[in-house]
Order: sequence, then structure tokens, then C-alpha cells
Amino acid sequence: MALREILVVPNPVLKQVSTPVETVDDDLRKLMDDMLETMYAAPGIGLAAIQVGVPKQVIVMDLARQDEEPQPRYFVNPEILWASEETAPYEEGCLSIPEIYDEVERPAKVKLRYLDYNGKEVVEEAEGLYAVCIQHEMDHLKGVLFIDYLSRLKRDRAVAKVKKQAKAA
Ligand code: K1U
Ligand code: ZN
Repeated sequence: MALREILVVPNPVLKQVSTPVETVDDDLRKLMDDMLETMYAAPGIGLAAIQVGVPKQVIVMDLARQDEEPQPRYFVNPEILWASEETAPYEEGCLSIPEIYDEVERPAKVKLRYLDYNGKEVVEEAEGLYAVCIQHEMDHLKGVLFIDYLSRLKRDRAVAKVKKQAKAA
């Protein structure tokens, strides 16, 4: 396994639309292993492949608390089959927009279909933090960032703050 660099705004690669994966093979599993290690090291609870510069429809996630056993999840070619009309707010963060947090309102529950680490199809419902995180990560696959839901002023301020951090580093 290897750590990969996480791209940060305003890197234009983050705006790319990711393409579906044709086969879940050992090369793809290596990418997913690297992504999980990179996400744990950051630390974060989710990561989309485009955040490490790979425009494929691949996401990793682990929502386990520190006092729980790790529960890695892998999503290949995820699709939302249904989203609730009910919405819920959540203060989101993003490893590609370090140290910026703001509230985003999204459907409270979703039903999704995806391929797992072994290429097996899974259909399941998500709610709570799982629903928030999968929708946030699936937005990355479309080149959408959570700051895109904020006002232009807040978005511009967020990008300016990250640029300033990068210069200071
Ligand atoms: O960059 C990303 O997409 C990962 C992002 C996922 C996410 C967080 C919150 C709401 C929606 C999506 C993060 O992991 S940000 C870091 C974070 O939330 C966290 C870090 C350490 C411990 C607990 C949470
Ligand atoms: Zn993100």
C-alpha cells in the first residue's frame, strides 16, 4: 500500500467528471487500498479517487469511531436509486478544502447501488452520516464540491483561505 497526494482547491482536476470502472481487478483493488490508507492518514472518513488525481468512479469510506473496529467500505460505480424528500443539514468538511467546514442540506436517506471490493453488486439504504458522506463523495465523482452549495462569497473566501495556507506551508 502507498500514500497518495490529496489534491486541494483550486486544482482543476477536482472539477473533472469521473468515468465508470469496467472491471474490478487487482489494479483497482490496489488503488482502493492506497486510497483507504491515504484517507486514514489524513485523517478523514471518506475519499473519492479524483481527490488523488484518478478520474474513476471509486470511493472509500470508514465511519467507525476511534473506539470501534475499522469498517472500511468500498464503492465502485455508485448510483443513487432513490433519495428522500426529507432533507437534513450537516456541517461538512473535505480533505480537498482543508480546515473549512460549513452546513449543507441534503436528502436525509438514499438508496444506492454499487460494486464492492470484490466486484459484487450491493443495493442498500443509507441514512445519517452514511447518507451525508456517500452523497458528498458521489458529488466528487461529478466534479462538485460541498462549497459549490454555498454562496459565491463563502466559496471564494474558502478557496482564498486554502490558497493562503498552501503559500504559508
Ligand atoms: O474529502 C472528503 O471527501 C472526505 C471528508 C468526508 C466528509 C466529511 C464530513 C461530511 C461529509 C463528508 C472528510 O473526511 S473531512 C474530515 C472529517 O470529517 C473527519 C476527520 C477525522 C475524524 C472525523 C471526521
Ligand atoms: Zn470531499
